[in-house]
Amino acid sequence: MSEIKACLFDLDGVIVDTAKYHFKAWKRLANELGIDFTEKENEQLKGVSRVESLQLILKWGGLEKNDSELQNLATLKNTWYVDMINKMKADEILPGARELLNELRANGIKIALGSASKNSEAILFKINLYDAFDAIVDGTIVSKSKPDPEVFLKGAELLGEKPENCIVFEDAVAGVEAAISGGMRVVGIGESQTLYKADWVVSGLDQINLKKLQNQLS
Ligand code: B16
Ligand code: MG
Repeated sequence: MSEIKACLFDLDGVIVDTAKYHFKAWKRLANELGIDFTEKENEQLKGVSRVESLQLILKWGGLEKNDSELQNLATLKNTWYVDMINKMKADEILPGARELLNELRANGIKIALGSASKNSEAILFKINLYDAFDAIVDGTIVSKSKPDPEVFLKGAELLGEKPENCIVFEDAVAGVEAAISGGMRVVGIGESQTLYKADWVVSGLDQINLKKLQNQLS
């Protein structure tokens, strides 16, 4: 198989657990609208963009809103979410993430972020990981959501590498599918029953080092 020249990382659920803050903010919004919202529904929003997440919550609650109401509600949720991420500290980086990023860079492997979030840069600054990435592709510059491969293809392009030389790290089914349709190999972060389409599934980045990656995927 092809050499590993670049690694592309999803943010939420791979580098940092911001899902708990998304959950709190979406629950507050849903409950204010009279809609019940549990962790089970929150699972389905992982990797899904802000407005698409809101549209799903409204659909589950049987509510319809026009475009300007949708924008206002999405902005309100984001205000609450940003209040929480502003309090994040570097110790919220998920186990093994910093170590793997350091090892990849020390071995000349290029690194990009590939996230649906429009808050990714703020989060990376908060956890002191901004400088670990050679390129950042996120919800502020992509137009098509995962499972469309745009976010990862753009990352490969910015790093100047072919998709077949890139490895994607993803915790969401839609993200695994995006990597596959972009022609990349993918490591699923989470449960193998859910992420069975990935080439290799591990519980977290602390289970990975470059040698293991090369053994599993090269
Ligand atoms: P924002 P990822 C995704 O991040 C989250 O998993 C998803 O729950 C969220 O709705 C989306 O970012 C948009 O986030 O509201 O900050 O733009 O997993 O693609 O890194
Ligand atoms: Mg994710």
